[in-house]
This record gives sequence, C-alpha cells and structure tokens, in this order.
Amino acid sequence: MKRTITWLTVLIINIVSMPTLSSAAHHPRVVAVPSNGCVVTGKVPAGVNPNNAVVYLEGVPFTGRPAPMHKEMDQKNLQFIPHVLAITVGSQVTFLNSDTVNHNVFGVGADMFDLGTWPPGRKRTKTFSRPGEVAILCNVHPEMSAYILVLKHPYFAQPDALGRYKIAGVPPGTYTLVIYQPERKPIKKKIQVGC
Ligand SMILES: [Cu+2]
Repeated sequence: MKRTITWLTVLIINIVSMPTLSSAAHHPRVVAVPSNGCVVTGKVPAGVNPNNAVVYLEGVPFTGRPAPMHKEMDQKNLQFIPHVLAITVGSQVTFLNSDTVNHNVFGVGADMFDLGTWPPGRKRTKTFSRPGEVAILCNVHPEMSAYILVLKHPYFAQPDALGRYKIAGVPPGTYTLVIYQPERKPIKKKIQVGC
C-alpha cells in the first residue's frame, strides 16, 4: 500500500510539474500524438542564435538508417547559406555557386573531403555518410565557413527565426536535449518524454 502511494505521488508530481516547466523559457513541452510517438516542442534560450542552432535528442533508441535528405548550400556574397545545416547520415548536399567568382568547397572534421573549385552557376553534390560535425570551408576565400551536422537519427530540428523548434515521432523515454551551436559548448538538458 505504501509503495502504491509513493508511486502515485511521483506520477502526480510529474503531471503537475510538466505544464509548469513548459511555461518557462527553454523548457521543452511534450504533446501527445497517438501511435506516432510524441512531439517535443520548445524555444531555444535567449543568447542562442536560432539561425545557427540545431536541437537534437541524445539517447533515443534508433536502429536502422534514417531517411536520407537532399539539401542545398549556396555560396552567395562570399558566404555559405545556410551557415549551419543539419542532415541525417546518408544525405546529399548540393553546393551551389551564386556568386560571380570561383568558389571551392572542402570539409574538415567528421568527414574530410575536397570537392574542388568551380565557376559561378555550377554545382557539386556530396553524400555525407559519416556522423558528426563537418566544417565547410573554401580555399579561395579563407573567411568563408559553414557547418554541417550529420546525425545518425531523425530526432532533430533547426529552430525557426523565433527560435521555436519541433521534434516529432519521439518514443517515450528519458533523453538529453542538446542545443548545438558551432564553436560553442552545447547546451544540454535532461527531458522526460511521455505522451
Ligand atoms: Cu569561396
């Protein structure tokens, strides 16, 4: 009997504390979606540039290969656009050149590669098959840089301009929510997902 009461108390505390937590900044909220897992939503905390952040979950059981994506990274006005891109492992990224000068693309980090140099209007595509962070650089313009974060699972999102993110299809469990930003220490927070 005593054990039952204790367990009930824990359960009630959880139910009561969830909405309270969600109202504060950077407290992810969990929304129920029957049979398709849960949806984790939230907003990155102040001080995080939403354009340069990736939010992902650590510790979610996931076997098999995530669906490959096909994304683009442009080079325009001597800048990589976007500056930060998150993809699943096995995805392709097509690098464009929308400038009036030649650009080069090479990668350093989890994947090391050099796509060479090409003129305006042309493009080259690379498949990212190694998980981790890859710095994208141009050897013609040393000031240019971008980052591609290659993830082994689909539980991630890039925030919108207001910093809001949404990660869908998450199985119930206790995970670490990570806010990745290049060249900065990741922000981590333990979250309990149940719906
Ligand atoms: Cu360049």
